Amino acid sequence: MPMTLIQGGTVISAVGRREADVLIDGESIVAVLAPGQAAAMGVNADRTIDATGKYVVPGGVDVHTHMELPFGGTEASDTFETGTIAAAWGGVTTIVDFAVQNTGFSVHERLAEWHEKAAGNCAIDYGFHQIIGGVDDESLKAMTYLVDNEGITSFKLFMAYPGVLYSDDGQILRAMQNASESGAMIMMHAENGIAIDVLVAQSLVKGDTDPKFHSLTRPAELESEATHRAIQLAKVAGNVPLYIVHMSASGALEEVAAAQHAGLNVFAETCPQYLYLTLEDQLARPGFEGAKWVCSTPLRTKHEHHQADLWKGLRMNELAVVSTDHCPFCFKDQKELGLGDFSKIPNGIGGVEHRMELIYQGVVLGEISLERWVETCCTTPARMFGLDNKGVIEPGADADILVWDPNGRTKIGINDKHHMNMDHSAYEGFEVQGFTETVLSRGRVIVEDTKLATQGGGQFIKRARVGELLR
Ligand code: DUC
Ligand code: ZN
Ligand code: ZN
Repeated sequence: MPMTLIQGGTVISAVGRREADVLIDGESIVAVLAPGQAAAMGVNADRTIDATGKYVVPGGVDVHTHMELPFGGTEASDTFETGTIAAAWGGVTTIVDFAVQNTGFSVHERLAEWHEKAAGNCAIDYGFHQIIGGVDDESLKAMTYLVDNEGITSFKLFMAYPGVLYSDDGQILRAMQNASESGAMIMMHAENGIAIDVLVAQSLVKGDTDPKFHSLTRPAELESEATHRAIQLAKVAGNVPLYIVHMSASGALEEVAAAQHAGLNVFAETCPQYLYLTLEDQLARPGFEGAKWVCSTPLRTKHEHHQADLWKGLRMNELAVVSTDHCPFCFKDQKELGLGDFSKIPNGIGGVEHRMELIYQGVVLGEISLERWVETCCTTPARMFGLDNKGVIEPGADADILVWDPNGRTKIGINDKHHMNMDHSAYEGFEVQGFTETVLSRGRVIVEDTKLATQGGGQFIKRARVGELLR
């Protein structure tokens, strides 16, 4: 197997940083060596990557993406092929996407469909969570089977989207009890969808149809209420690991922090859109432009302190992970489905390509440490979701590595850095510090000096059971 040596860089982990060289044999890391040690040992690498002045970090792990997701009469515009290429450009080497089951459909058949979409098409490794949109005896049985046999150890439920993906409290409790028994994780879309649907109907009757009303009809209270309810149900269900997805609001974060203080097995993620974008600056733009930023949970007002609280939550480990909820739709023909009725705008923002660079700005701005950047974007998501060989630079781990230039700059925008299959960028005009220089996926160089060097090559990863205590 060819040997690769990444030489001269600073290796950053979740717990520290040091000057070190990384030796790769085939697909795996075999040693992290002190400077000069490789030469002293007579290592004769087939390929040497010069990382002088660069950070050498684990490849990014994005545990929340939606490639080809059917939503609102259309489909997310990134395929597994285009979306994983964009991810690679962004220093991401593993995604965990969501297979979807709806009421009346077989979990096994739907999962098989998702395998078919992804197999052979991904540039980087991938796993699946399973969305259970119809909790019943059959889907509960399938959940256990997936944990035991298919390497799918986390299940997403929805407290929003009545009639589409919604589960009532009894269904949620049953699914949680099942996950508690099988050692799986419950991921929760925590918004009170029944109340939201009332507010949406009232808004439309009043003629309040612009994109901004998407956020105004999904108030932060309905995120914190659902978060609270999910936490109590998880406690009743034997303290099942509960992971609240795409957290956007201070009140919901307070619920999670209180649960953690009480010793409950509760975790949460946020996404770059909630740290950088707002109701006023993006969603409420004149005309229909705000549709680009319609996603759920929604962007929040800048006149409250949601963003500052989310950054604090990341520092305090109340928020354990940053993912993207990557769910791109083109403005033309897709977002436009909601012209004149915000409730028909497909929900989602594309961002899989930009998470590493946007969260690195948190380091530049002094919000989080370099180590915390690696921990929230690489190490914790891998550990929490049973990706045992990912998220660390250690002997035995997969050689998934990002060589990051802290002195480089990245301009995000449709005519700048933009590889996602969408006709606009949620982060148009952002210019950020740092640059994704080289990316390796299981030892293969897949991005190098602004060149893409791969076609396919990503593999499905069976994930381990998450166990009981994750803290
Ligand atoms: N939220 C989104 O914005 N898109 C897809 C599904 C979801 O929950
Ligand atoms: Zn969701
Ligand atoms: Zn999502």
